[in-house]
Amino acid sequence: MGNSLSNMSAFQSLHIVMLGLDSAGKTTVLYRLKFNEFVNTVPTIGFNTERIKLSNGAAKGISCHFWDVGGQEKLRPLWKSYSRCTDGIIYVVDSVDVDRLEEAKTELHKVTKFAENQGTPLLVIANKQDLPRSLPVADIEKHLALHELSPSTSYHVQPACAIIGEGLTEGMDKLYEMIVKRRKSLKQKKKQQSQPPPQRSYCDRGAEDFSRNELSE
Ligand SMILES: Nc1nc2c(ncn2[C@@H]2O[C@H](COP(=O)(O)OP(=O)(O)O)[C@@H](O)[C@H]2O)c(=O)[nH]1
Ligand SMILES: [Mg+2]
Repeated sequence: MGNSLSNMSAFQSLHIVMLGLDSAGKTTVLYRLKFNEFVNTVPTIGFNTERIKLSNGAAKGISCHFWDVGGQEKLRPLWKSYSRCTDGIIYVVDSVDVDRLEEAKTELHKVTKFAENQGTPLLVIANKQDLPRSLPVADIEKHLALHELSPSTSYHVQPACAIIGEGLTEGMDKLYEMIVKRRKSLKQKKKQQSQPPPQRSYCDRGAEDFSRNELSE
């Protein structure tokens, strides 16, 4: 485990929301992470929530509070309130359901554009990779137009098979890494903002006419 990760392991519980169209495999991912075994799911009406201590990979020991929100069209208006100000967004995609990738893209872009979600790290799980004709990650990335997301949104696309859990540890490690990075940069920004402004020059020009380097020369 890298230093940057171990230093941050004293984090309080991370708040993670799991979104995606109905039947993409969100609830299967949730219970795979919780029990490390396959749990047969029923369509989610509303949401499921679980506190999970990650048990594998670089993020091992990190506590997460997951919200798995139903993906049916009538439930999607809920996504806005469940996703606001979270530490990370997991977006689960059915890699075989090519016909609904356009819809998945539209819904994803809607969520990442909410003001409260600006810069929230995004893990896209390209699920059901065990099935024949599942699209590879590069195609999923293209269909979802991830390059069109705001540059402030860091993202990672993880191929996975939620029923056996393949790819989930790697995916959570990446998400955790992006969360740590974002927290560090926000902290640094805050620190810079709280520093006193440079002293004004005594000469005629205002300090704002000098670069910092000029003033220190
Ligand atoms: N073959 C395959 N089926 C999956 C996978 N993940 C989930 N499923 C199945 O997809 C269906 C919908 O899963 P569910 O977790 O309820 O989707 P949700 O609506 O996004 O919560 C269920 O029958 C799951 O068993 C996977 O990786 N591979
Ligand atoms: Mg569900």
